Amino acid sequence: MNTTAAPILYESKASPNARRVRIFLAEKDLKIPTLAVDLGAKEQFSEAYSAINPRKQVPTLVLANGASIGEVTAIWRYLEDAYPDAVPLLGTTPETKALVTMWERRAELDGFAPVMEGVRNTVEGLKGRALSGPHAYEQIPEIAERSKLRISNFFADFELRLRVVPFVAGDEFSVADITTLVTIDFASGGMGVTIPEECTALKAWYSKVSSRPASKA
Ligand SMILES: N[C@@H](CCC(=O)N[C@@H](CS)C(=O)NCC(=O)O)C(=O)O
Repeated sequence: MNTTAAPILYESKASPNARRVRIFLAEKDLKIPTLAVDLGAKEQFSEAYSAINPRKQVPTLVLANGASIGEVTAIWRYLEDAYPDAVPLLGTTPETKALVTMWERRAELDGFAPVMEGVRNTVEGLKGRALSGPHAYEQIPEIAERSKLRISNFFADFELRLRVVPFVAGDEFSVADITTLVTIDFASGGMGVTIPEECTALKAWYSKVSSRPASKA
């Protein structure tokens, strides 16, 4: 139960989804109290945390009135609207809002999800946990080959995009860049897959975005 006046973010340093929210907060220069959920110790399954997020996942934002918001994109939506003076990261006009949503969704579906699929279906410690959430699923290790092909296509597709625009959704840094950055770091850390040499625009974008102070979050 949140008894403070500010929201509290339940998160984990080991979670790439939580990092998507940490970078968002850092870009906006918002300081929100955080509480660590120890995924290694399976704290997400505890009765106390299940009451906060019945899907047993991080991140979760708990508001001062006790409302619990799960799902990265919903937490972003809340923070964008609740702190209107902070720099916008979800677009500012009907057109840029739609483009940010479109490109962020492509980054999540075509990049982040295949990396997650590859990692969760092969890592020893995630046996029986091929999908996060309240239900248990066995791993299908062979699927990792297809995950690698999907990641390679993601790199090629985003290379084409970044040859014509400075940031993933267009002229401004947005959540589409956050998900793409976290995807690339997760692919390299979790699967040893890195941006191919020939993807020069993607590499240049990566170097620019990963040197932003918020990317350390
Ligand atoms: N769709 C959810 C996904 C959250 C998710 O998968 N979180 C992972 C960490 S990256 C988790 O909580 N894993 C717990 C587990 O593996 O049991 C979101 O957007 O927040």
